[in-house]
Amino acid sequence: MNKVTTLNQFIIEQQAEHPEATGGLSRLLHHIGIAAKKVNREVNKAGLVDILGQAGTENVQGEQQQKLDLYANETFLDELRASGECCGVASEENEDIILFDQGLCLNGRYIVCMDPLDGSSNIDVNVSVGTIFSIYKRLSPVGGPADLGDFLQKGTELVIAGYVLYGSSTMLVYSAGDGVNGFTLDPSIGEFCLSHTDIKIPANGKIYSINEGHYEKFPVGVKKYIKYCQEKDPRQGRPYTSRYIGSLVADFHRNMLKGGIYIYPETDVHPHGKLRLQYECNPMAFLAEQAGGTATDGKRRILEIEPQEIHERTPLYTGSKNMMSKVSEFLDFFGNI
Ligand code: AHM
Ligand code: MG
Repeated sequence: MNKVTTLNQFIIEQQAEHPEATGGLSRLLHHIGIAAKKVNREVNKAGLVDILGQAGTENVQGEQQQKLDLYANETFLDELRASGECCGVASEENEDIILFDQGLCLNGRYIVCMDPLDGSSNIDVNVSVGTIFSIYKRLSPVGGPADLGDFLQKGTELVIAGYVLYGSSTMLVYSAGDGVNGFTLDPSIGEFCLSHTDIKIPANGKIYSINEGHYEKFPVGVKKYIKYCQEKDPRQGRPYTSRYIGSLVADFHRNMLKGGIYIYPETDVHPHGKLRLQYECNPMAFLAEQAGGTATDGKRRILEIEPQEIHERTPLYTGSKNMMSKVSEFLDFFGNI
């Protein structure tokens, strides 16, 4: 029988390679894994909502039902707090940063930025959703409360980034800056098991992912690039295939494994792009680069953008290296407006 490496084993083995490590990050990741399993359990029950009760109503056990995105937010917040290693969180679900300024957490050396349930509009129709998380070292002094500056660090300062994909299987994928590894949840033992070692995005891909409903308002360079993707050139494998789920985690994950490009540019509805720099784009950019791909806002490397506020938005272009070079050529030549 093949030896199975669980997420916790993997974390311990990684920690052993860094004798200077205190185990803080390992504890944090361990608690993120627990939160992911709890959210996974609830996501799997989402289709039973008509039987068990709508959000805001009582279920048959007399318990109050909660919207899944709020449940995911509270679950991740509780686990991050319980780790004792995290002194604060910026979440898509909360307007302000949340400070863990009691007890052990004051000594926590890390802060977390997260989107606890991304793509949640897909829940109702049984389509994949995800959690995105990223971990930074705090800049404020250990022993006191965290402050906003801790959360406005550039992506280049990331220590760990990852996501959980609640799909046909549930996967946790993360990078601590030395490659990307993926773990698939084995429901029979309730453990994330190493299934994808050292993931690399193929340099050439044949998938482009973009919400073409906004085509008329795309920058000219993007319109021309889409036409290029659709043109027939069998020697180069074109036309490419269009795939768009509308869940960033799922679209990104597919493209990372198969090779492809994901684009969410400026549109009239979202003139600065729709996706959020701190808890959607930076973690994905970190993973893309760790897997050999790239990520930009059409001009700059995402990881080098100086964040101004925790909910700021940015255009996102990410994926296979050669596809990214090609789209940059189009943006440079035809313009990014
Ligand atoms: P959300 O954080 O409100 O769920 O929005 C983010 C989601 C991404 O998962 C997805 O890639 C994108 O929004 C889809 O947007 P659109 O429906 O405009 O194509
Ligand atoms: Mg989101």
